[in-house]
Amino acid sequence: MKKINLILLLLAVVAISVSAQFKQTPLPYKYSALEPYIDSTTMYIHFNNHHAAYTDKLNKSLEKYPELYKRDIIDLMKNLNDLPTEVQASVRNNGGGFYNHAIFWTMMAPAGTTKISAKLEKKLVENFGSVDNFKAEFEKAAATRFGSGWAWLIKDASGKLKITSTANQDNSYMPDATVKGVPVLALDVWEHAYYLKYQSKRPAYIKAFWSVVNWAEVERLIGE
Ligand code: MN3
Repeated sequence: MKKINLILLLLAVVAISVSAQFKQTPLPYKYSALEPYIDSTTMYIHFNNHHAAYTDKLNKSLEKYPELYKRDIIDLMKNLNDLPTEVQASVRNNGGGFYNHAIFWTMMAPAGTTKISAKLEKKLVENFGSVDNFKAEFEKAAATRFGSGWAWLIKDASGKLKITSTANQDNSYMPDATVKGVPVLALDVWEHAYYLKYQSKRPAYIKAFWSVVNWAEVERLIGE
């Protein structure tokens, strides 16, 4: 084979393996779209530095096991304990970070663009007594998560809605999760998610979050 053909072949192989890696989906709105509740600088840094770093580190950690790039991230997280030992911590932390942020972006929308429909309200009332109770319980989970982590609304296997929080980048798909199921609303309570605008006032950030929840997406994720 001519040298040039060999180089082209190698480039093609590299391109194929790179394209199979985990990738960030672009934000579904502008960095400034959630202002004034979540500021544009925080959104820019959060997406391009934090979320990008989890994604890069996840991809790098799987270089020795390229077959894992072909699997769904949810599948990898659910089967964390069956993965090669040396990648387990990275799939938990970087895979969790890659996935949690990806869904978090879609669970927000510019203020005033979505609202709680009658159907969604009925679900929240059935599960929590009232929308206010639901919000109060969710806020409590977010405010009392010690250190870094996430607050969640989860739909469990029986269809029941449950509020929980997790440490670090853990989520409800991981084998040792206290509440297992499909996340239908997520709130990042790591300081990097709010510190520029709210400094140490996590409760103010949590209150502001209600203005930018994408209720249509929450309803879609809950399904029937
Ligand atoms: Mn974050």
